[in-house]
This record gives sequence, C-alpha cells and structure tokens, in this order.
Amino acid sequence: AAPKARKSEYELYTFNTWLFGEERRGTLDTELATVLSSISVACKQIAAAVGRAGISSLTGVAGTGENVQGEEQKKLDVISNDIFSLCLRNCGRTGVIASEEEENPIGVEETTSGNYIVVFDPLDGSSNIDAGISVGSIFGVYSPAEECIVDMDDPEKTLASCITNVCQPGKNLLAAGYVLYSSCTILVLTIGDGVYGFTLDPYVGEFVLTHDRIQIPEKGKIYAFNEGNYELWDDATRSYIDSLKKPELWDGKPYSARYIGSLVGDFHRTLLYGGIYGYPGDKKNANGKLRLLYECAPMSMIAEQAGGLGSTGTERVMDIVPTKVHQRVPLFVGSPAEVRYLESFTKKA
Ligand code: AHM
Ligand code: MG
Repeated sequence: AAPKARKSEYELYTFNTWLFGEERRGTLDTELATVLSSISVACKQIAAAVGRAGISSLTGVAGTGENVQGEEQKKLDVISNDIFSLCLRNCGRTGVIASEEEENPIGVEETTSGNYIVVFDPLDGSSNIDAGISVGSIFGVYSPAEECIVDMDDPEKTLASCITNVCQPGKNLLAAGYVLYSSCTILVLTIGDGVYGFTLDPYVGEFVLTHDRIQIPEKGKIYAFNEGNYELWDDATRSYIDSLKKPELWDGKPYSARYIGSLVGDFHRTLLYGGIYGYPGDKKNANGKLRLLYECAPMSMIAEQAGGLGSTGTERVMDIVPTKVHQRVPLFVGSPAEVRYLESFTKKA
C-alpha cells in the first residue's frame, strides 16, 4: 500500500507521529504509546549494534554458556537483551517483562512500574549475525491478567504473579511487532487494527511510515521450511512439501524454496510477497523449535491482522493458552490459501 500522501517533501510521518495519531483516534492510550515508543528506541540501538558488530568486535559467542533454551548466547544476544530490558524498565509503563533470553519473567520494581506486560525475543536468528545476514527483534504487549504483585521480600509470590500475567493466549495481545535489521531497518506493528511498516531513515534517525495497512497476498508460491529436517517430519508434512515440488500440480511451475533461517526475515518476505513459513514438529522435537510467547503468537497476530493465518497445523496459534513461559509450538504462518492448503494435509493426519 502507498504511504500517506505527504503535503511537502519535508513532511515526515514518523513512528511517534503515528502513535500520537492513534492515541487521538482512541485505538491506544498514552501508556501503550509510551511502551511502543520505548521499544522503537531500543530497536534503533540494536540496529546500530548489529550494523557495527564486525567493527566493534561484537560478533561471536558471549562466553556466558547456554541460555535457558539450551542455546549458546552470542555477544549480541546479551547486549540486545540488556538494551530491550533497560528501555522497558525505564519507560515506567511496564509491570512484567519476559524475554526469550531469560529463564523467568521479571517484575518491574514498583517505584518505576506501570501496567503493561511485554514479551520479547531481543535478537532472533542471531546465528546469522557473523555473516552479516538479516536478524530481527520480536515483541508482544498484553494487559495484565491479574494484579501484578511485585514483592521484593517474597520472590516466589512475585514470580508466580509474573508467570500468570505472561501466560496469556495470543488473542489477548494488544500489540505485536517486529523489527528487521537488513538492507534497511524496518519496524512492523499491529495494535489490532491493521499492520503498518516504518522504515528507519538513517539520516534523520527516525522510523518513518512506509507501509500503510499491509495486506498479505491471498496466495504465494514460496515456501520457507528447513528441509534439512525432512526425514524427521511426519508423513503429512512430507507429503505436503512433496506436493509443492510437483510441476503438474501447479501449471508446470513448482513452488520456490527460500529459507534464511531468520524468522523475522523469512516472515517479512512472506508478508509482502505471499507464501508460507513453517517450522513443524519433528521426531526429535515434537513441538518444533519456535517459542509460542516470543515468536509464534506475535507473528500470528501480525499475519491475521494482514489477512493471513497462523496455525500449528491443527489449531489456531492465537487460541493456545501457554502453560509454560518458554513453551514451543509448531508454526505455519502466511497467506491464508497456503496455510489452509498445508492444513488439508496436517488436519487429516
Ligand atoms: P533463536 O531464537 O535462537 O535465534 O532461534 C530462532 C530461529 C528463527 O529465527 C529461525 O526461523 C529458526 O530459528 C531457524 O532454525 P533452524 O536453524 O533449525 O532452521
Ligand atoms: Mg528467537
């Protein structure tokens, strides 16, 4: 979609201008606008760190050992997590923050806390960093499910309250977004009324509205799966992928395979060009690799708000109530016709 018509070449429709406009329209309140604005600042800082990683020796592993996911943390994973956490705590509008990089959700101290619950993956796809390939940040914002108790003298009670507030289904999300750090840095956001894209103008240092109400194409002949796992998938998933490669089924031209191994990059292409992104469960990991709270639910909300779908193969991702903060689920997300076609295999199985 074309960006809003500008009255003059000097008119910049920045992310903050857009937030103020939405506040005036009543689609978000000042508190949520503050949270989202803080996230945009964190992501500008991360974009700068990612862009200079090779120069400022920020490539490689952090030496902190494995994170809670059993994966080795990169230096930039640690830095991005710090940037995100600090920005969110300091904005004074968050009650609980939960990061893919942290074992437990954190209750923000009462003196600086607010109401919102923010879940995030500060730097997704970080295995791509050292080769200068696209990475991204993903986030979601909820209202509290219950009053948030932060009692420094009672860490157990505080943790229980934080977990209850974080373990909400995707359909409760007030906002979801991601930032792609690539040939350009782009922030894509929904607050439950369409999907908007803002490109970082490096000269002005602001995100500027470039994609007004993104609509995902109904279909798209591109699939993004890690086919190295083919032998580990179940029969339904294999039959589905096999079918995409049969020219006779698709007017002589089979689907194209594209896979960066960076969810934000693979998803962003799917959103704009159409197609499907999939991370199925397999023999080794029944629920695949991606996390419900920080990856699957926010991406599914964005897909749905753009006219697409997000499915586990058998159910709507947005309906799943998490039982654990780091819960994984299979994810198939993208053009509605493509996700339905995938489900015609997986729902039968
Ligand atoms: P991360 O959160 O540890 O970076 O892992 C998530 C990434 C996604 O960006 C990507 O889609 C997926 O892992 C790739 O996994 P694989 O290498 O198994 O294909
Ligand atoms: Mg991730």
